[in-house]
Amino acid sequence: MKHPVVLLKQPVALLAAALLATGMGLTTAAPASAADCPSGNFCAWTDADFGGQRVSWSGDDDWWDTSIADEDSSWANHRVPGPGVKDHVRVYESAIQFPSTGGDMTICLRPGDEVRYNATANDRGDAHVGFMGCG
Ligand SMILES: [Ca+2]
Ligand SMILES: [Ca+2]
Repeated sequence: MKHPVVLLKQPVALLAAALLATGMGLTTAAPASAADCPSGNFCAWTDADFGGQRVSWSGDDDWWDTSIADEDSSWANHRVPGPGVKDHVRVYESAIQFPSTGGDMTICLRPGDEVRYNATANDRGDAHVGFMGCG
């Protein structure tokens, strides 16, 4: 009874080791991030999965261009984090032009966040502003 169990255990252990090695290899080979957005920038795309037209900003924008306004379907925050840096990005449903303060926040991205799609925020953005946090 003991012998067959030992024979079964060994291939399973080898398979697990092989899968682990494969997984580690894939992790090493994969790019650091999926979304093509310049370092220091916040980017939005007109399609999900970082597709369609991309718009990138190095700073805030209180009134998005018509090419991306109400067309945003995926987002990436590649702002460089640091103490005292407004590295979180909040997207608003309306342009921030007096008397509008932007209305509802549709989505907030922490530094490094890459969002392939979000039903609540989809095709609603008109402005974005950097903050110290998402709260
Ligand atoms: Ca869209
Ligand atoms: Ca809107």
